[in-house]
Amino acid sequence: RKICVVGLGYIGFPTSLMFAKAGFEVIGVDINEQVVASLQEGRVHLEETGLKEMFEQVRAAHHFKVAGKPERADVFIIAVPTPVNEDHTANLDYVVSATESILPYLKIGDTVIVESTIPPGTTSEIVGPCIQASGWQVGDEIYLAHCPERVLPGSIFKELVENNRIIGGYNRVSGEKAADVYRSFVKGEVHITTAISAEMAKLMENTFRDVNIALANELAKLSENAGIDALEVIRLANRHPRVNIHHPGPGVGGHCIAVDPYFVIEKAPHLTPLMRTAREINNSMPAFVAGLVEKLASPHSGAKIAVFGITYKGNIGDTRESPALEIIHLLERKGYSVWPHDPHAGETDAAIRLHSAAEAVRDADCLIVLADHDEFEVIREQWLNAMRSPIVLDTKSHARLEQGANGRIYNYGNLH
Ligand code: SAJ
Repeated sequence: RKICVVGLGYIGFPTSLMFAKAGFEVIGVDINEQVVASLQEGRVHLEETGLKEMFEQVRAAHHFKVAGKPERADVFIIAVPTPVNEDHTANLDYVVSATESILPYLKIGDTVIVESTIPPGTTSEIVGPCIQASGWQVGDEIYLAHCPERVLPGSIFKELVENNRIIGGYNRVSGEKAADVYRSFVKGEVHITTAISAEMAKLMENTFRDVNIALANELAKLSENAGIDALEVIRLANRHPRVNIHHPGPGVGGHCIAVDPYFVIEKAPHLTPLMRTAREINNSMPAFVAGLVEKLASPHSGAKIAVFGITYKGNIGDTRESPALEIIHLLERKGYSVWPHDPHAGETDAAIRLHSAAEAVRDADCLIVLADHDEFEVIREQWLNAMRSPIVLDTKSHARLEQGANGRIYNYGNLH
């Protein structure tokens, strides 16, 4: 059987490889010519644990090819981005154009699966009618389902296999058909439901995280204000068997948690004040962090700040929606000279000039850790010695000083 995956990004590309390994003939399609050219030459365009190895393995032993256009297949998977518009509504342009791009290749009995994250109602109200308009009876001649991806960047290959999978069928038979496709490699449970429940469940998973992170971030602000050690409070509260306060941080980044709640909110703003407030709190964190920097190192002319980590989280190379980008911008506006260092990010992704760790810390007045990369777990003595003043603001509560090193680390409400 043949699968055509449209969109070779963080989800579509690893998913294509999994299907190829599971025995399908797979064609991966992307409109970005550079992505297609790079993959055709055997170079992966993303950083993800195990991705390169998996690609090499699949290229050598399985049926996987990359192209700029879809072709006939039995199953079509749409895994394109759903960006958010300026007004915080979902931009479905890519989902619609990807759906349109497969229409000429559909044949009776094919299954179309949307993995992209979409607002509740999209499968039935937008994707279904789009296929219907080209003359097919959806749910009868062409099967349609929403099967949201739920994998964590950094652990994608593990989670693709092990996580439970929600299959939202346009109708029952569509759900069954799509479930069969995923059963080829998913070891977790496969739950079949309606398309709209699947859309909502996916969005609520990320909204749950967003609201909980907002609570932790609010505690960080409160603790800072009252001089209480926020991390100690969290550690203590989490000793309770039913409490799990999340980690405060410099804000919520990535293309999922920082975006998905808006897709729920847009459908009913008057019914979602909690979700809206959580978004506001998390969006306010870069300004809060910039304020902390000002307390630790006043912005005199020539004050230099070393920034460790510009990705949206640790040990990945993704800078999309990263709060670090806003923090760097805010600090520059306050007059600091800001020197970012990141061993995982590519310069071109964020359009930010990166420096080596040694260059970044030389004569710095403060070092701020914005991503919990492994490389930053121990703040080395040589970095601290090179600084004008050895103060570290650890926004991820991740770092410790190298043994014997001279310096101080500031977490929320606690300089130690
Ligand atoms: N963060 C905190 N505090 C925390 C946890 C996270 O500040 O306690 C921040 C991170 O630093 C990062 C952001 O939140 O900036 C999001 O990171 P994450 O690791 O929690 O999640 P993502 O965005 O990488 O992936 C999420 C996952 N969703 C859930 O865990 C519910 C993943 O399973 C989804 O597949 C993915 O979104 C997606 O694509 O929707």
